[in-house]
Amino acid sequence: MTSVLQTARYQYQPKLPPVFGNGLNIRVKPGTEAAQSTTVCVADRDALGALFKHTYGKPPVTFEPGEYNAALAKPLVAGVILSGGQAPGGHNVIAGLFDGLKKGNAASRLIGFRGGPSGLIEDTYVEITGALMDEYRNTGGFDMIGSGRTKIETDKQFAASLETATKRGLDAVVIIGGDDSNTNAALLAEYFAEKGSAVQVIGCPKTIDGDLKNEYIEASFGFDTACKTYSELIGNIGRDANSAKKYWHFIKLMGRSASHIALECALQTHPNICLISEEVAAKQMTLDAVVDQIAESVVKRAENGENFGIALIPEGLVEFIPEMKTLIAELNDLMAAHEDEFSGLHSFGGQRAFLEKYLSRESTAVFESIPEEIAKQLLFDRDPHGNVQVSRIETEKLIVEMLEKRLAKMKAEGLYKGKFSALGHFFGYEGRCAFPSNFDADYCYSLGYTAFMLIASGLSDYISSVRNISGPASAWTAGGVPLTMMMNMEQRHGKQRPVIRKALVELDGAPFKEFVSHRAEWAVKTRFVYPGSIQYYGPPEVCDQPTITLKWEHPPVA
Ligand code: FBP
Repeated sequence: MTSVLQTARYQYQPKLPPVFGNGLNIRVKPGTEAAQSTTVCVADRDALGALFKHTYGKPPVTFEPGEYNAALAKPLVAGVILSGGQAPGGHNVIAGLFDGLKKGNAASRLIGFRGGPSGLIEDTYVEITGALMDEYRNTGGFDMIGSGRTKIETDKQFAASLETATKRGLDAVVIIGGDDSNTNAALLAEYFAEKGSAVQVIGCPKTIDGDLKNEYIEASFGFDTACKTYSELIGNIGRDANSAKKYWHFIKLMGRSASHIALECALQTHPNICLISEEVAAKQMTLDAVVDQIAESVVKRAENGENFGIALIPEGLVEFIPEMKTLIAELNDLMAAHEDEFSGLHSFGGQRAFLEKYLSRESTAVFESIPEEIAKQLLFDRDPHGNVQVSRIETEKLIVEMLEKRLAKMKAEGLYKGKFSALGHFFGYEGRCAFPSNFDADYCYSLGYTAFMLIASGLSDYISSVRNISGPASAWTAGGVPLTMMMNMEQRHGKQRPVIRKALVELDGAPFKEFVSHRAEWAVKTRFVYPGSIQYYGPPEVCDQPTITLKWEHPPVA
């Protein structure tokens, strides 16, 4: 049985960039001819040029209206993979790809690999038929084919991926994922080229975290819906706090590293405090300094008789506080270097004693100073890409615990006379599978359709790029960007590896500056905004607004 909204959403026809209204009368600019301009990656050019011998340095491409393009009409077989954390709109990327393939040639086929990249390695798949596709149009979630975080990294996994692609007769594989998954897409494209295979690899920018973006990728999909969902909830809590006037709410928001989600939610809801991890790192703020900043707001509000408030805490904060960052980096390297010994230790006491043999003196002191619960959470398994699972670290509790101590001390010194009662929340999973907003429904469908165009144009190692997206879809453009262009070398699992560079919050960027221009007032006064829930039907100013971040970063081009 489906909900009334789901049934209604099946009928929604997502919008496409106008160029695709030309059917198959489309040309690729500047094209793939050897004479066209080349590109370089964001850093570590020599190392990356050597690692990606076959795929490095291609030009970005744009689709434009043109003559009838027979290449777009050839029958194709494509495979698609959903990779990493869920993000609203994934099903619409598949729908755009599916519809593009069928529009090109009704005999074209789409195979969905199950459970993320492991589906390609293990050849577990489902044929995507029109009937199956129609059950998932404009819905949230990745449940159509599932997702996973397996990293294709060993020779055996690369060879198995090629074997599956060959066995299934694929012309191309589309990987829908974040920075790590698109890094994998680039490695796979290079591997296929190295082995003389013609199988193309195309990426699509997914992640609620919003940190896969650059000059050509204005936003990753899912960010819009997730932020709107969290902002609805923050607004509701703000209204409750302002009604009851007795609680401070500490809300940790997903976003593994970058604070884009916290910043966007702050711009949408005007909380009293919003920490931005990138600023904490730039100012080299200690944990104590972070707590000071919040205490100042609590005290000033208490002086105004307002013993309540909202504080937003980005999920990745602990990795940006210098002393914690060093500790985590040392733990990452140690746990990778002594994997076998470490996995044999089953008590926290044993693990701590083992690690403290190798940790630097400073990191040992930090490790011992944090509450045991948090210290244990720092030792949870890393994900397959070597990342600490920050969603499992209860940063909001760490901060509340320290703040309570600070306020008690200030009270004893006569510096604080208010009442402090704190409640913690973590918003993450609440937003990852919401029905995609109209923006995400349209954007994702366009990304999928563009992926088809890139495949049909014979391109590989490109990520689908739809631009000018802060304006109406009637002004959107479409093209592709070489994946290797977005890469640099970083330390992962104790080694230097090629990865797509994460886009962190820029402290000289317009969204952060906008926040800074208001935050002193918001810290003391109650200026909450209540955005309400995402609207799917109604006037465009209510239903089709992009995020505030996007509007500041990429004002629409007429
Ligand atoms: P992706 O980068 O794969 O899109 O995932 C983003 C995210 O939602 C982060 O915000 C969060 O830290 C992480 O996934 C949690 O993942 P999991 O549910 O697998 O622990």
